[in-house]
Amino acid sequence: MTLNDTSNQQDQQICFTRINGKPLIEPDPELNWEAGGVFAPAVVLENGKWKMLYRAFGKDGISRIGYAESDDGIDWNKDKKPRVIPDHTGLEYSGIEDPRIVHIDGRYLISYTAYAKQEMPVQTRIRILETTDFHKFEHVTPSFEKQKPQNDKDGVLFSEKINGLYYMLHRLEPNIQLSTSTDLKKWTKFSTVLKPTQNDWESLKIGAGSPPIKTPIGWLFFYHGVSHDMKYSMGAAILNLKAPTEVLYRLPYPLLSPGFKYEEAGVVPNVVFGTSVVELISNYYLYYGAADDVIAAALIDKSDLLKTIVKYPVN
Ligand code: BMA
Repeated sequence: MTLNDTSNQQDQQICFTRINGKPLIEPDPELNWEAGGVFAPAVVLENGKWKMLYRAFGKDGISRIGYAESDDGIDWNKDKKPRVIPDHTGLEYSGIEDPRIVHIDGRYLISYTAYAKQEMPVQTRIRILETTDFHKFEHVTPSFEKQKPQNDKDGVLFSEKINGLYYMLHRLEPNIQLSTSTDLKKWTKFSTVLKPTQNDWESLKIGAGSPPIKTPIGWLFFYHGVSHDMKYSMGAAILNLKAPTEVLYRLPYPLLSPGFKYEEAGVVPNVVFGTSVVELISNYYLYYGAADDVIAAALIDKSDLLKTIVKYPVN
């Protein structure tokens, strides 16, 4: 079967397979800054070394960013200290959340959510950090020109410029938007790319998950969908390579939904929240937070996914 074969629409559904069937990383109860839960893992693979930034929830109710390294993507060594802590602008008063990493123009860009509980009407904002070594981080503060004061989060950058512009997916509730920038600071032209659907698993709101991956048929983009009973699942869509505002394909069903104990019970029950994907040989490895408590991973065969998703063209 070729990628363009759209026969047999009734094919059995595909899904992610959990790695090890248990969490890869759990919070260390001895460390106050992460004892409340570890989640939202942003993983990159560089010269055989797997590097991860993750969200750690402290006993003080503040989120910080931790760091871990691995030789195989499965056994991880965590640092004892947070790698990034909230700054003093006031924008991060209540914590820094949900990092996502891309490698672009020789450096890593980390988009994350700055949370300031006391600020009204805007409590969550997207901010960006830049690093080359995961030790020294510089801030880039994006501002969204046409946006009315509104909570924004789930900022996910594309791993390359398109027509000379940076692209970012982000979430103005309940939709996923796309914005562009020449300098990472001033973001303009935001438009809605994906909305919730009538499918129960993504009927309440949706948000960008992992940075889009370039494939022969478009940008593959994993996102989370939230149901009306607050269950978080992971789905997938394909965006046009040259004009990512166009959605080419979208699966009607989730590829991963809470189903294992560590996903169903935890700090926030019934959550799988994927924030990075590593492409390795024939698989995509999805790293996700489970029940806002632990970090887990799952894999899916690349060609199975692409062959299946093309059966679901959008319009
Ligand atoms: C989102 C983020 C995630 C979290 C999810 C479920 O808004 O804060 O880190 O996993 O909610 O609580």
